[in-house]
Amino acid sequence: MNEIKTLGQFIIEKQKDFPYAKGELSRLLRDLAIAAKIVNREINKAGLASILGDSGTVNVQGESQKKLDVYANEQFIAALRSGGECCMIVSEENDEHINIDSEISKNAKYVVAIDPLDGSSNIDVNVGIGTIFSIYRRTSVSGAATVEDILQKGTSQVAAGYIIYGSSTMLVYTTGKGVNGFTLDPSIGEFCLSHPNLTIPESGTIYSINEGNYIHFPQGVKKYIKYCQEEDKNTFRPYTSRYTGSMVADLHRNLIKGGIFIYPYTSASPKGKLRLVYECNPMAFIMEQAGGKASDGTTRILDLDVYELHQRSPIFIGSRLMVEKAEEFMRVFHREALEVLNGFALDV
Ligand code: AHM
Ligand code: MG
Repeated sequence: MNEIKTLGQFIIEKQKDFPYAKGELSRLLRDLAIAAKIVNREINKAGLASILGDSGTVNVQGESQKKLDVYANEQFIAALRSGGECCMIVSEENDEHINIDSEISKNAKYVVAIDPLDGSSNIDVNVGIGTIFSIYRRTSVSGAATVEDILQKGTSQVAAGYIIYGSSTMLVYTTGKGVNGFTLDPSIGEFCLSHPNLTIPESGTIYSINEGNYIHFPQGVKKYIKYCQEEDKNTFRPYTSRYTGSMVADLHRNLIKGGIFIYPYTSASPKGKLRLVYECNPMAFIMEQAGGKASDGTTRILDLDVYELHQRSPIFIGSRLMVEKAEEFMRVFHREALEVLNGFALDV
């Protein structure tokens, strides 16, 4: 029989990779996993518990919140509050950052950014949804954390992960030394190591994008989509289109099978839709650690400056060669658009 390794055992084992670690990060990951199990339990019985539907409140982006979004937000915040290892939280569901100023937490080393329940349009319809988290070391030394403590580039992330509540529930995370995936075994209530050292194929045959927005896409993206749809036996095209509307589900599938996920800027949303701090950066960190790539079409996501909590960014993420190809289209057709605009050829 194969030996089962729980997330808790794995985290403790991995602590040895960090010689000066005192266990704070391990405990923080444990706290997030506890909240994930509670949220998972609620999601699984959502249809029964009349918990589906709008909660009647609206979040900072002006989107109506679902009851489960609110519930998940509360659970993650409560777990981080009582765990004592996090001094500040930024959540998609809260306009402002949340200071945890209890005696034990206020001098804690870490700040956490979280999207408690991503893919909210899928909550009511039993399609995979997820939680995304990102952990930073605070930049201030002690006392009440400020917003600057989290406005750090993605390259400064200490750890990042996601939980996918799908046909099974998985927690996937990185601390910068590869990516590991754990599947929740409901019979023992533990996340068990099921996908050690996850790596994404360098190329794939899946592209994931909301093609309903095609008319609003930049020229480079339009041309790249056409490229995906052309026939070419050598590159296994036409590719397959797969898009659920849940970033976690789409990225998880592409991570396992190989593929690209794109949420570009559009004429309607010139900064893109997805949020840099708690959606793009953690996913980019995980993807890079798995051997993939993430950019905003030109610049590496993890190198982007972060100047506000709910900042948005376009994202091109997934298999390295596919992202590079899409970037090439962005480069070429951006230049073409400029040339048309200027009325002369550029030297670059
Ligand atoms: P949310 O945080 O409100 O759930 O929005 C994020 C989600 C992503 O999971 C998904 O990739 C994207 O929004 C889908 O957006 P669209 O419906 O515009 O394709
Ligand atoms: Mg989200």
